[in-house]
Amino acid sequence: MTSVRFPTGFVWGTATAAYQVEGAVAEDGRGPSIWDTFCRVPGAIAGGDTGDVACDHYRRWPEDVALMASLGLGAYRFSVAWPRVQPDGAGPANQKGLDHYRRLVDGLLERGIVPYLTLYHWDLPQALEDRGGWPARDTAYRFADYAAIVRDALGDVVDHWATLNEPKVASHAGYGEGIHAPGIRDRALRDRAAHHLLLAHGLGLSVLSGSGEVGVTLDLSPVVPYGGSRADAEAYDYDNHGMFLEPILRGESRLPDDLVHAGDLDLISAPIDYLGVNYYRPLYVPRVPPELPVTAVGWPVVPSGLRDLLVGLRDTYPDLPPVYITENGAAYDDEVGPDGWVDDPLRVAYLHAHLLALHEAIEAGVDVRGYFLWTLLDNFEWAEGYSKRFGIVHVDHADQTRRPKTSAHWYGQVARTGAVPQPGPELTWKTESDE
Ligand code: IFM
Repeated sequence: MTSVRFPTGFVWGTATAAYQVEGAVAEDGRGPSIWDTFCRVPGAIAGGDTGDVACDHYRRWPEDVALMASLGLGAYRFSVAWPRVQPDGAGPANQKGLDHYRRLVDGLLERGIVPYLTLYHWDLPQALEDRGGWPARDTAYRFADYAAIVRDALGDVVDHWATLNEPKVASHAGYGEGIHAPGIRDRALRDRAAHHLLLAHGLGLSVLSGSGEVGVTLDLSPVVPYGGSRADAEAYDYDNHGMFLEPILRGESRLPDDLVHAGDLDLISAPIDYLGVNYYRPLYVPRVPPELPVTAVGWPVVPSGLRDLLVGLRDTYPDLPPVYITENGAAYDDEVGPDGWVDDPLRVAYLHAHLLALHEAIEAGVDVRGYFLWTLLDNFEWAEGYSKRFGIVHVDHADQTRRPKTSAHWYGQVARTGAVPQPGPELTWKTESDE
């Protein structure tokens, strides 16, 4: 079987998020975030887990960067923790917090790994939540101040920026369903949060203008009716995707005028250099076909959904900017074998099939510039705590030992060659020293 080859210059990386990997929550002046608070709510997180230690990436980043380099990865998508930079969510910068990210970025660049910086991956300073959180319009302006601080501190070394990661999850899971921080269940507050996150994105674009390649990451899925009506599926699609895509790509919103002020949509629909797409699975309405294989978090494995999503986006939005796949990956119940090796053939098969589907989308003319695998390290999977492992590197959460899984070596070969090989014994990634 021949391998498929991606375009020259295609970016291969992994992605993480601050609260999921850093730990060190009280280090160097970091303030509390809404996730520190939410983790203390009884029953909120599986196993009562917290991000207090996570993967200790705040201290162990040199080891992790060396690991990325040894695998041959070309880029690293990480997020900055707002509460490290502004412990109270407003006011002057905490220099020690900024220094950490400067060291991380310098360390990446020294190893030839290109940093892709996301400003907000859900860890709102608790002080801002206490002042109304995302349902309060002022939070968007506080975000713009924070963005300016990070731009001033790192703009000389970071060329790739994202304002937000998955604003839908921040608004809908955090303020609508209450399953994420801050744990609120209120439809009106959810919509307010969604709009103010979008406004934060728009204000952030203005702040970052001229700082390099600037975009935003959305979690997107084809929505497929299964046992329900097309109208229900379309309503669900708007609620999950259109509510964010339409303002960003068309300057249109269905939210009321008392929420969407004059001028907001001009900011929000300002041109972006790229759209970050996080794809894991299609969303079936109202239920998942029972015959589909699922991952350890119950998500159906449908690689063709990635191709269909990208082609559909391009067809719906003729001016679609270039795309990066900013997340894609799978959770499985990986175990350390008796020889210390962590074999994860299901993840290799998942990645392999999704990369072939991605290649099909590129062949169909979608302008995709890179792929960031979720995720480098087994980490704090939000409400699931440490019970779900998405990493290509196994982390022993008792002693922080890192063990690259079969998938890490497989993906390293992809990154080094730009070609997707068949999974299987003919691969050359397992060297004698690994045995
Ligand atoms: O872990 C998350 C990440 O923070 C955002 N996108 C989905 C991942 C898997 O659930």
